[in-house]
Amino acid sequence: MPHTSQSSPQNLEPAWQTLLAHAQQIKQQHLRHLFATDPKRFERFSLASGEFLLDYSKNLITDQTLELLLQLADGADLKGWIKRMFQGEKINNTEGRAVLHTALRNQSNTPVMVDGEDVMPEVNRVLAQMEAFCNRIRQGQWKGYSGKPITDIVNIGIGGSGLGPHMVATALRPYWKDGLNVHFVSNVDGADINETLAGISAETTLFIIASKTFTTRETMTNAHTARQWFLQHSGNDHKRVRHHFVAVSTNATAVRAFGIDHDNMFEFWDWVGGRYSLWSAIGLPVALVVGMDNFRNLLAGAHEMDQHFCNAEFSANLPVILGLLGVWYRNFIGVGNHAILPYDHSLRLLPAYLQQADMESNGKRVTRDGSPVGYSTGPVIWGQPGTNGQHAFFQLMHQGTELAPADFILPAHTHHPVSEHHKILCANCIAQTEALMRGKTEAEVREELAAAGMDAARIDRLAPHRTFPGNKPSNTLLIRKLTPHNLGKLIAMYEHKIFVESIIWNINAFDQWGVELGKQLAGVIEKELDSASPCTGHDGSTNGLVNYLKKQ
Ligand code: G6Q
Repeated sequence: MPHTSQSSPQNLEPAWQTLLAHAQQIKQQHLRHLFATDPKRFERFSLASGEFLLDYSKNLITDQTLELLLQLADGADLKGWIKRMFQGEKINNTEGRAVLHTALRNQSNTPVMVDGEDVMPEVNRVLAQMEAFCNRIRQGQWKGYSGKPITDIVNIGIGGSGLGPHMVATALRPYWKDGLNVHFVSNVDGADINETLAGISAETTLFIIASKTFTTRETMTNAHTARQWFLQHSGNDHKRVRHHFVAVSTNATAVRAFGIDHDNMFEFWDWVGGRYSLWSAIGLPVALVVGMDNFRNLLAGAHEMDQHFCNAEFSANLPVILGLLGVWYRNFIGVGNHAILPYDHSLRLLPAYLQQADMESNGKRVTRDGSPVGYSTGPVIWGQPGTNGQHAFFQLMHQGTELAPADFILPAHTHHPVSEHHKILCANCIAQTEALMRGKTEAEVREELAAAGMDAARIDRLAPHRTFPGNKPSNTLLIRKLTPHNLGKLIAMYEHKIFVESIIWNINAFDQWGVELGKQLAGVIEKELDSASPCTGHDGSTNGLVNYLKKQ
């Protein structure tokens, strides 16, 4: 059963109860009215930071809401937790690990200690190794077995080892080097690797096997298939593999066992969580196509957001405000979802990326000490790029019975200044936030239809269908341009938003035990699919499905 939001996380009474009562008052108000009676609402509820402008004035909030939410952040000791994370304390308590994706982009290079050791020299060593490697590939000095330069990079990795670099490489398409392509294979469905291999040549392809553990079934299956394909297409000479396969991993032994030289391995560390790893050598496919300078700009943007998160007052702190708004909708307004709507085609993978970042981090049902939570935690994250969504699920957002708070993300400048496209895109983005907020009253609908000459009976029939209740909340994030720097800053903003929520909810955002059970059972069923005897060890449904498949 879903949780109600009646009980509060530890130490958060009475602010929690006050917010519950306050939410009842807010539910009586309409955003239209709030805007009409407060000409300064946009100025008060918007935040500028560098090339970002966050307008959060179209949310179901007042000054009092924010004040109460900020009390919640103080009550949960958010300041202390931010410090603990950045200083390398083992805040991932169920895995006994520090959480230091922030060290990977620590441009200030101040020491970051884990178990008494500064991790920064190692971070910088791997960055330098990546740089040297990228330069060799990009300048054509690294040759394939037949002496030709590399033209195609295939990254084989899943989840955090695939989605992050895939999203970033897609977003930074305008920065790719001419003549160098990158492909991403993650799904164990043979279609993924087959379709990729069909378009490339063994002579000029570099495979990156990206896996923190180097044991993930999907990745290792794809990696073995890729190696077999490579050998078949390159004269079956195992010595040639070293020119075409490199690894990104924490597991040197398994990398060596696969046949990749230690020199061709890029290391990262157990204090980098999979879904937070694109800043590490997991970002290698990105660095290869956009160049190391641009990759460093991505890191610098994330570092800028880290500094902002650590130093800005909570009332002017982008991730804090977004996180508190997330808690507001989840626990006090009672909403179970949040839409990510980038109005930028190159950010088309961002909804899926944030779905993993948020749902794998905050999809938890027990607190840090293992007691059941008595309140709701992470919402369902979903979305698609605009304007496509407008011709599909926006119907439900405007007129359905489910509230769907949304983040609209729009760059002011485009990399593709094609005739009027960008102006139309911008107009649609802003118009949607206005339409969701304002809606259209029945009186307005009647007036409009009468003015168009419709007869009264028809107006009576159609008016309810054409009425929009409005009062639908959204954030709008305007970004000057989608540069590597701003992309890094954007991703880091969401990482920290997720962290803020996890602190209020008193959950560990950095483990993911929920993905284990299915993996274990898949291992069992894999064997049963191979076995000659019928499968009987499960429930009726599972046995039935396995046996049906075996017959096929
Ligand atoms: C992310 C998760 C998960 C992980 C993949 C791949 O936080 O832990 O998505 O990244 O399961 O794991 P490997 O990198 O170990 O192959």
